[in-house]
Amino acid sequence: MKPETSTQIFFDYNRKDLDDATLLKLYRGMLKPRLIEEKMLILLRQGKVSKWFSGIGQEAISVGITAVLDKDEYILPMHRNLAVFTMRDIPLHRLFSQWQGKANGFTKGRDRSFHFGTQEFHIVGMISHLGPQFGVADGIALANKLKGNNKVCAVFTGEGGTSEGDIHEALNVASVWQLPVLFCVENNGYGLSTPTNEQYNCEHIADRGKGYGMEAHIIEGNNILEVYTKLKDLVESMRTNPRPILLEFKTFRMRGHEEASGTKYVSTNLIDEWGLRDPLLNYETYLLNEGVLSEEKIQQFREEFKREIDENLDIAFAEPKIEFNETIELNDVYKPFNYEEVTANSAKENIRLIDAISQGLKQSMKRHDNLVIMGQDVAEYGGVFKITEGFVEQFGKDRVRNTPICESAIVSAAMGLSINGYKAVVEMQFADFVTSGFNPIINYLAKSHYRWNEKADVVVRMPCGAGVGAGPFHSQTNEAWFTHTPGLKVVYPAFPYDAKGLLATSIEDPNPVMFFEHKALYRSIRQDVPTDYYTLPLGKASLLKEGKDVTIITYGAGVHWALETLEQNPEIKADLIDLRTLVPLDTEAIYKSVKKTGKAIILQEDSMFGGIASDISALITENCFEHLDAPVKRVASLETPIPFAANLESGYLPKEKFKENLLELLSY
Ligand SMILES: Cc1ncc(C[n+]2csc(CCOP(=O)(O)OP(=O)(O)O)c2C)c(N)n1
Repeated sequence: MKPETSTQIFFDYNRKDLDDATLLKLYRGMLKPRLIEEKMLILLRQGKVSKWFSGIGQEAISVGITAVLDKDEYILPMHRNLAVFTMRDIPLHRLFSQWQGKANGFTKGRDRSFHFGTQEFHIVGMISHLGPQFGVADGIALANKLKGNNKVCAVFTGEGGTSEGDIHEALNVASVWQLPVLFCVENNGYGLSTPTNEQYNCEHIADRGKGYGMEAHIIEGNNILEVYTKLKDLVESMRTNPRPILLEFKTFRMRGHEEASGTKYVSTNLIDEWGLRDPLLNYETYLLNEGVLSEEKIQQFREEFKREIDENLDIAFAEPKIEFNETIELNDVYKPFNYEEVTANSAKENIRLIDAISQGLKQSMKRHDNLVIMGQDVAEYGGVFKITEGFVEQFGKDRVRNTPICESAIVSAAMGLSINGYKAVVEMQFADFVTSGFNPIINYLAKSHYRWNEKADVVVRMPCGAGVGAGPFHSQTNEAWFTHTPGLKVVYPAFPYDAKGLLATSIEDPNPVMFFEHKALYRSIRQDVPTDYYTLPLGKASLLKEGKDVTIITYGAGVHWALETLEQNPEIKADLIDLRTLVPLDTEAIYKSVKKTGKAIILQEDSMFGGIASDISALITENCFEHLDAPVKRVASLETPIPFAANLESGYLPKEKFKENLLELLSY
């Protein structure tokens, strides 16, 4: 419905001191995405584009925010923010190719709709899970703050998304760290079919600002001049006084959640009521009344945009479908990394595993000015295992950061740091707590390079493992949750020398690395380790013992159980392989040894089903079958959670079982 006279303008527009050119820029900013959407709805009906999430009626928010930010200030949009992309002048044919899954899009056909980012345009698109975007914005803003560049960033969500824990965590962190982020909540009445009264139980989402200790404002989201002028003032003030601001934009979702799902559950009265507040048509009438716009100009703009849309659609439609090429698909999962060997010619000292990790980390902090450590109690307290003791004195609190208890926001923030030029090491206080940060690890860190060519230069340190009487929530060795996820590297050293060199490489590597550190080995295993910085390659196992009768494959604490067993049974002649890295896996070392010995036993500390041992066993069977003299054996912990009492825990762990199984295999 188009308001025809000034009396039908719903909003009380106030242009303040805005010149005509700015008023027109905002108008054109809203008109273009509206026309693109109208075209998309036609193409959708013709089956020429897939799913479509409409932002019709919400354009003023994206346009106003994007208009006040500089082109090099990051914006993190959601699925209804087409105008963010068009305001950044992305060539339309690239957007169209993206939506058609073609190579000229932003994801090589690997992700759909608005699920992409582009460094070129300083846009970081969403992942389906919504919530982690806020934490990523925290990280981007933290990098801006550390650089002291006075830049702000803006992140979007709907009101539905605000119910997610990730969002709460990120808002809290932003407030505690005073990060310059504009947290933009588009309250459009519905999260899919769920109305606001079933989504939250406060009057305004902006009211939550008080709880976070954060400035918050409510803005009439369909009034472009209110959005623009308020945002302009706020952004200018944030640049000089960096801080987070929570903004609730009142608006309405005029179409279905996505086009196929319809709006049956929305009363027509509501749709009519909000139709009268259409941000584009009201503003158009206002500009006509002001004499800034004329009917001829409107026609001229519409024709110009329609021509641009049609020409760009022609380009996208003419582009051939993307071809499947297995090598390209596999090669894009990780960012290429040229491992550089750094050898230390220095003296050695006899140190514990924990000292080696601490040293490796400290030397990496010296080597990489842009490395930030984050974790609970890692600053003055030095972390619960004291790995970062003394770091804050040496590197300062900007780079050694205590975090609130919020694993999801911190992993997401690490992603944001990486996007904005930093490296991050996140310490999980215990590997068990990674469950609370699982979402961004699996969905953000692991998939970003494959999806839109963006690295995740993050190491997550995982103090893990049983044998310390710590019960079900402080004893897990959960590497198999991550080895199953393409895009992550998984490192699991058993010795101080390996731990130090592999940690250095993990930090050098721009890909996300899950770095497992066995707590029971922290203070029990010593070794002579070079005092200087050095690196060791990922994906190379080490052959600790050589023998012709059997191949033992293990890692972590298993290595020490196997060594003990071999020491107590010197008659056993075994190759002992310490994998050191689980992803990438050194299959070459495994096959070479098994082809020599003809017998293989795999020992893992984790419970059996779905663990690494099962996959290695399958690989051996598939690749070395002709050389095998016995079935491959797997030895693992019981299929139970990890018990606390010492005798229950030792019954749970596979150490004793290992010896029996090894002897059985040898006598096969
Ligand atoms: C973790 C997760 N849960 C559920 C969904 C499904 N989902 C996608 S968008 C959406 C509604 C989001 O509502 P809101 O945040 O209000 O944004 P709007 O779509 O209204 O703009 C839902 C339920 C999802 N993508 N991710």
